[in-house]
Formats: sequence, C-alpha cells, structure tokens
Amino acid sequence: MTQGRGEEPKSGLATCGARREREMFHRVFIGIGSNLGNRRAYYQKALALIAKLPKTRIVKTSSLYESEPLGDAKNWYVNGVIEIETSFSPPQLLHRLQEIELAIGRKRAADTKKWASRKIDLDILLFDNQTVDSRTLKVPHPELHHRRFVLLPLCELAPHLTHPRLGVTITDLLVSLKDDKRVMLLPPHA
Ligand code: A4P
Ligand code: MG
Repeated sequence: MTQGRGEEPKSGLATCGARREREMFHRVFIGIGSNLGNRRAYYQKALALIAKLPKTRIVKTSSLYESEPLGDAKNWYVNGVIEIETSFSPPQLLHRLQEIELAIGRKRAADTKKWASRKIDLDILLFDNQTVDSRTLKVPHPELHHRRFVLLPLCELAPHLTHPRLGVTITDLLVSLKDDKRVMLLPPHA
C-alpha cells in the first residue's frame, strides 16, 4: 500500500525547500494489535487513520497474523506491522497514535489491567536507528525482540534491518527467538 504526500512544487527554490523537507522524513515501523470485537475492522480503521495523518505516508504493510495472547487476556490477537515515512518527532508520533487509539475506542483508564484486551494497540517499534529512553517512550520497543507476533511481520518488511541496540538483524532475531506462543498467517480475505 502506498500513498503520496502531495504534489511536488515547480519552482527551483520551492524544489530546494521540498528536498530539505524530504530529508526530515523518518523511516518508522509500527506494530498494530487488536484482540477485541471486530479485530480486522479495527486494524483496517487504524491503517486508514494513519494514512490520513499529515506529514506521513504508509510505505508498506505486512500480512496479518493471528496470535496467541501474551499475558492474561483470553482473546487471540490480530497482529501486523507497517512501515511509514513521517516527519513527526518520536513524541509527536506517539501522541498522534494515541489519539488514533482513542478514536477507535481504546479504553485507557488508570484501573485497566496491564495488557487488558483492547480494540487497538499501536506501538512504535523502530524509529530510524534512533534510541529513545524517556518515561513515556522507549524505542526500539523494549519487547520487540522477544515477540514472534512482532518479528514475523517485521521480517516480511525489513529482514536485513539491524536492531539499533542489539546490533542484530531482524532475521537473526527471528531465527534465534525463544517464544513458543503460536502465531499463524491469516488468509487475506478470511
Ligand atoms: N510507551 C513506551 N514506549 C512505547 C512505544 N515504543 N510505543 C508507553 C508505544 N507506546 C510506548 O502503553 C503504555 C504506555 O507505553 C503508553 O502510555 C506509552 O507512553 P499502552 O498502549 O497504554 O498499554 P499497553 O499496550 O497495555 O502496555 P505496553 O507495556 O505497551 O504493552 P505492549 O508491549 O503493547 O503489549 N499478545 C499478542 N499475541 N499480541 C499483542 O499485540 N500486546 C500486548 C501489549 C500484550 N500481549 C499481546 C499483545
Ligand atoms: Mg502498547
């Protein structure tokens, strides 16, 4: 799936400005998960809302997978990963993704149990090769390398990408992964 960011300006000066703007674009991978209600519909809604974000375009989308829940939740998840280009900073992007989660009906009450079932969960997995370690944002996502439901779809999109902290490719992380939770490819129109 691809989407343009609008028309190229025509004058030389404007083109130069456009080039500067292009240089600010970041390559970001987002993990998407849903285990409540019409999981595929919520997943597609999240894609549509991310595609509408300013300064952002979806570059690639992985297949969808059905995955056994990690944690206490009973419902299996629909999981996948997308690659985007965006000129938002990491905290700005997190804020935009949290707005999308709320728009889709994610409940985020203080008393909600950890890893409670959710209509949608959007995680920033990788942001260029940057590392972020603030109270509200950790990038790369700290659990990425332990999770088959993340590494399988991520490996479809970026098998040779190196994890910024671990210095190992996504393929190598997947090969050496010890995660016995089941993850199954979902047929496109099931
Ligand atoms: N936060 C920190 N780093 C990030 C990041 N890289 N991306 C903070 C997004 N958010 C990040 O997240 C809690 C806080 O994490 C946010 O306020 C943000 O400031 P949340 O979405 O409110 O809650 P959560 O998702 O329940 O918590 P957490 O710890 O992010 O859990 P995960 O890692 O998202 O795991 N099993 C299967 N099969 N498939 C799944 O997708 N997902 C989870 C949740 C558990 N089990 C699962 C799955
Ligand atoms: Mg999360």
